[in-house]
Amino acid sequence: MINDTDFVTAFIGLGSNLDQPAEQLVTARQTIAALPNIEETGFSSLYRNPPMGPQDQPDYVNAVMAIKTSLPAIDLLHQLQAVEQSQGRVRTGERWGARTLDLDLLLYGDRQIEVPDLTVPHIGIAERAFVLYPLYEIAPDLSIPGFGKLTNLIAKCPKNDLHRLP
Ligand code: A4P
Ligand code: MG
Repeated sequence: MINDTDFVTAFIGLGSNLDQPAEQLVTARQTIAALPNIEETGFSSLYRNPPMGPQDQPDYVNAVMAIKTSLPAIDLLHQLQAVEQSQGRVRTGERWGARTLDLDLLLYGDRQIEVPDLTVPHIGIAERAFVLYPLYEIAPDLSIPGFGKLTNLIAKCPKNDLHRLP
């Protein structure tokens, strides 16, 4: 158990569009929840949606996970990158190319972080349906530092082709 006094609530965006995406997300969830100094506190439904960026790649499956953690943000990022590697993530250099697993640190408490390897809230959080709708499912009352209420962001972001999987 992590003491309530020294934990931060963080949100992780999970995405995959290669090698059985839904299973990739389920595996990642289990791995992250089992990491030291991390406890899962919520997990959204899985959502299928078309790729943002290059269109010559399969649809994505996305979800959002809530955790509490005593890890500093940069250590959490490194842990998430290790999980990506463990699931065969290959960085081809193509921006927004296909991947077995992408883990983005969306939010880390109410912090705004801007260091060379880490920007929190994650860039693009405010206009991506595949982030906002799963986030809303598990944390409807959330406010995003620098962007305001999640409900207001959702109101401005069409759901389009985002489909919740059964
Ligand atoms: N980095 C900085 N801040 C963060 C953060 N908050 N969380 C740095 C995670 N990483 C962060 O990431 C590139 C660098 O971002 C890392 O070195 C890290 O230090 P990456 O995972 O190597 O590359 P990437 O994911 O291809 O790039 P990028 O620009 O982060 O892309 P996104 O924003 O993750 O978008 N379409 C659908 N439908 N669903 C998706 O999930 N994802 C992407 C990738 C494209 N299209 C998509 C989806
Ligand atoms: Mg990324």
